[in-house]
Amino acid sequence: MVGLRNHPHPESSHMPTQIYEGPTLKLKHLGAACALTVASLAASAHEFKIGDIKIGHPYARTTATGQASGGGYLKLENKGADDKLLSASTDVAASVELHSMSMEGDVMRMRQLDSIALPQGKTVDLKPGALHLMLVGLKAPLKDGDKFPLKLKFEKAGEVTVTVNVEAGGGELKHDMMKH
Ligand SMILES: [Cu+2]
Repeated sequence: MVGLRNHPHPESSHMPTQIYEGPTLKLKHLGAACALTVASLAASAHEFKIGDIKIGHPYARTTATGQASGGGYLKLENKGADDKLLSASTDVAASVELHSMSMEGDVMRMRQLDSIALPQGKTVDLKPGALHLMLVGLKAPLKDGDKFPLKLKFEKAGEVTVTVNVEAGGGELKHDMMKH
């Protein structure tokens, strides 16, 4: 909140130098600070945990109307013994497939996998252009700011439901703009 005071504020030029720090004014500042905190939390990393598996920042890209499928991304950090991601499911799509993506010559190929190996002590990054979740048979377009539950099933760690944030392409730029 101290940082907020130093932040350029559109109203600051209209404020007298000596301001009355009464309850009303303080409340107003608190409100602004809270709004900022919520906004930056929503945009930055969120994570989940099941057993020895940490699931970092699950997100999906927005999809256009009529688009049948969309990508889902997250980080899987395994602090325990070897494990496997066996499957995933969500209410927003008919099914969720585990995919790999790789370049073969100049052709981008996606393959459906039976599972994704999570070796002991390693982090597996599901990201655009690499391993990812494919939401197949989307029931409605994914809109920027939407959130939906996704159930992940691990061979050893068991099942966990995480929240997926829907982000527009170029979300990274937005994150940077949020930094103060
Ligand atoms: Cu795919």
